[in-house]
Amino acid sequence: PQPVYLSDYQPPAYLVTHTELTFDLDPAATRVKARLQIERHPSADSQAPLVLNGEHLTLISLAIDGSPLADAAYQLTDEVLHIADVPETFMLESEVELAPSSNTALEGLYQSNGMYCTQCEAEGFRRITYYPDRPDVMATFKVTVIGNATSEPVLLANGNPVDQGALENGRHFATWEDPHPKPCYLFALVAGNLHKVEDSFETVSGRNVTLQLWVEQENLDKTEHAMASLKRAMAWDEQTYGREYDLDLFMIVAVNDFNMGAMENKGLNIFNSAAVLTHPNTATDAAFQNVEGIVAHEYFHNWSGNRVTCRDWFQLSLKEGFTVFRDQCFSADTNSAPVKRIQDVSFFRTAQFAEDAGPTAHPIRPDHFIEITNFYTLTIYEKGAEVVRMLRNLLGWEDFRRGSDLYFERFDGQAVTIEDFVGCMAEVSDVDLSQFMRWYSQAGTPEIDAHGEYDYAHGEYHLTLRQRTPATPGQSDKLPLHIPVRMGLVGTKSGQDLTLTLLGEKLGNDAVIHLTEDEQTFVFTDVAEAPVPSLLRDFSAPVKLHFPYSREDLAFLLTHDSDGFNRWDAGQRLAMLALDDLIAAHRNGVEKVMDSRVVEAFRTLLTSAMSDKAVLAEMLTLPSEAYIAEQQPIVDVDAIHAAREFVRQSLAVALRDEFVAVYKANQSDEPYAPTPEQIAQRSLKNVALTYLMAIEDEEGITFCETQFAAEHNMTDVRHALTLLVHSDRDDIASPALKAFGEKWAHDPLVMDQWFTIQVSRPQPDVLERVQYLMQHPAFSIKNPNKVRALVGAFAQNRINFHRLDGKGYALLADVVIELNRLNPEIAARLVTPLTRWQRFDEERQQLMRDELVRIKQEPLSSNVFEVVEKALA
Ligand code: HT7
Ligand code: ZN
Repeated sequence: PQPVYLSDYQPPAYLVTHTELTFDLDPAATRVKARLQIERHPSADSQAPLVLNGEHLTLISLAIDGSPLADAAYQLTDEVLHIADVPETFMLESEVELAPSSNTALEGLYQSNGMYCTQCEAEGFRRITYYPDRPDVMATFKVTVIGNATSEPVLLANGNPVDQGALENGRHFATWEDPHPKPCYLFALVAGNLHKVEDSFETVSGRNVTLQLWVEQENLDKTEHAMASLKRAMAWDEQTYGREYDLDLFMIVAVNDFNMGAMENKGLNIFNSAAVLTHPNTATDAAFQNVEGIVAHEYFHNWSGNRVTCRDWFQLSLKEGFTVFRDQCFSADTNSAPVKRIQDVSFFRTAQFAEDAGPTAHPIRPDHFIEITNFYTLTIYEKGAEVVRMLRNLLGWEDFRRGSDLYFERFDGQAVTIEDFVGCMAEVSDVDLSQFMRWYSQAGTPEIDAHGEYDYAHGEYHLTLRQRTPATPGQSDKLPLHIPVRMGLVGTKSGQDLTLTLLGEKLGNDAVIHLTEDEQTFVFTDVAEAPVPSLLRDFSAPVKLHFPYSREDLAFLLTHDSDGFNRWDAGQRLAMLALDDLIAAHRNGVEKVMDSRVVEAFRTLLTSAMSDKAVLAEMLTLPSEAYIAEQQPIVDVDAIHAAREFVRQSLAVALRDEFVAVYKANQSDEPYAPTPEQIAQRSLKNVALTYLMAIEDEEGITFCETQFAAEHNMTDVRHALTLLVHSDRDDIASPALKAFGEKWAHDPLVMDQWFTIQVSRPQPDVLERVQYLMQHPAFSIKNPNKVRALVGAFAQNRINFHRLDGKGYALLADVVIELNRLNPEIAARLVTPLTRWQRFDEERQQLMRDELVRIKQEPLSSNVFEVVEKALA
């Protein structure tokens, strides 16, 4: 497969202004008739051929302006339809046949549980009809869907319903019109036996929008939270960004087989059922919050993505980075803002940093790709959102909002670039963002080495920051970035933020300093007492910050920093210092000794009357094994696991009574609600229980058993079951697991949780369990959720996946090879853990590489090929 380059971008030679489609649905032989109103681009050569994308299609007929095309008039390959000679404007009519029931890739038109549905982003529309499948071709659409009245009573497409009726032979039809010109990646169709929940929303200008959530009948009781989230998101986007919805109908459909979380098709969002269905008995708090965030994210795309879209797929972060930033802010406003930031950053620093340090590292705007679906990554989405957040911080909210208004107004109905977006921000604010643009083209995580000195004699604090970005594949030399560092100086005597005076200017207690050079020294004057610097507050830039904090400094910041995020971060850094010592002790065979400062810091947290229980729960949570691994030059899987377990157990032994007290104080009989208060209480209670179970405390075991049996809500049930299954008390865990599996055998989303709980336990029988569960009737390799829940979760189980006999790697490779044929997109994602082989010891490196080589010997999809090729380069 050949890469595509950003530098080769050319505008389309032909535009489609209006598209009419008729689908005659059949599982094995769906017919699609297309009528495309086409005109030559004003800048194109009059001799330019018409080149349309099309894959996995059987061409039945082709005509221009009503005249059928002779065979010699066009050329057909597996990927394109090429017509050499076409008029300036014309109507192209085609008919194709395709087989939705055998489409296991879940791109284009496919069937899920017998229901027809589509996924066209990024390049799935070419599996539906011959078309210029690129986002800068935007057309209005009229779509007629013909289906079987009994098996497909509901026929949906984008926009507004304009006609419907009965046909011969038990068939019926519905016609939909979407007045907003859109790229074909936003096209959607759904047909099946669906049931709806309906509500409405009055927009800021007084228009009434009908909201519909379409699900299978048995899921009708799982829609309330998604609907409420949608209404909150609609109101938030009006209030925060001045964005109003633009059709009379907004629909969401839940499907079981879906490659990602959801898709923002115009007026007809299609969701993975895991990203929309919730019920207190079946979904955890985390799932409730995830659904709220994804519903909002897809809704926000209506402006950031649909009304203003991307010129080409290299600009993907234009819509995804901005929309993730918008959904993060929405969730922060709706729930606990500090906790949202802690959770996002914690995930980001573990997973995106790892991506940025691995063989598939790429800039937020890549300059080439083989397979675009491989670029729906944490870098494009999450780092893209961090970069938008930096823009917001550099400009301030008011100017940022003015820039956003200008962007939506100026580019409404257009397909644009990242320069267009950043240009609007620069224009309204007069801030020079030229150096800032490097964030979009440079891959890798910048590192800042900082050190500070207090000059008692002059009352000055000298802070020196040095930045460097490590080399990444294809990018050896990096230029300095514009890095906003939000900071404060916390007085060691007063415990208060000191006023920051820089170059004679008073900046207040908390300010942003701009690091633009390789190295800069900032001299703060009038510093009356020795401070501890609080740097990168609220994670003001996506960088690694190194500062030689002592443990005393960190314990001080943990209790005194006015920035909630940095208080949490100080705790994480303190724990990391202790963990580093213990990892070294484990490797050297030396007795492990717990750092009493960590114990005392935790005691203070547990006994202080901290009002935000959700933040407290985060502060009591140790860095994950994956995060710890990220900090090590060479990952020692066993030492990391042993060290973390040792800290957990030491804390549990030392603070056992405090944990019991916290657990008891946070039990509640209130009926379940996904409110921030209740969620905070449950998470604090369950963190305490986790510590008690680290030492298999008898009272802790009783709490688990009671919590599991009470069946108040899935958050508590799942947590208790997980702790039991991950303990050595198989006598209690096995019957509980069995009962849970039997009770929920009918519910695929709960069975996913059942799979994950079992394969993430630390005991060494996990590999055999995975193999056994892959034969379970509830598992299907064709369903991405099942693959993620079982095989994906196993690959995150660090000590079991990285077994020294290599069987964990071999299992993953076997599944990747099978999925490469069925669903290349999921196969390419699943292989990721093997691509990180450079991070491990030599023995494991060899074992992982061997599996990558074995995969490479297969006839590979372009998706898996691109990833494996990079990993072995
Ligand atoms: N914009 C959507 C992307 C998406 C997707 C991409 C590739 C293959 C399958 C997919 N399903 C959805 C999701 C989003 O970011 O909102
Ligand atoms: Zn998105």
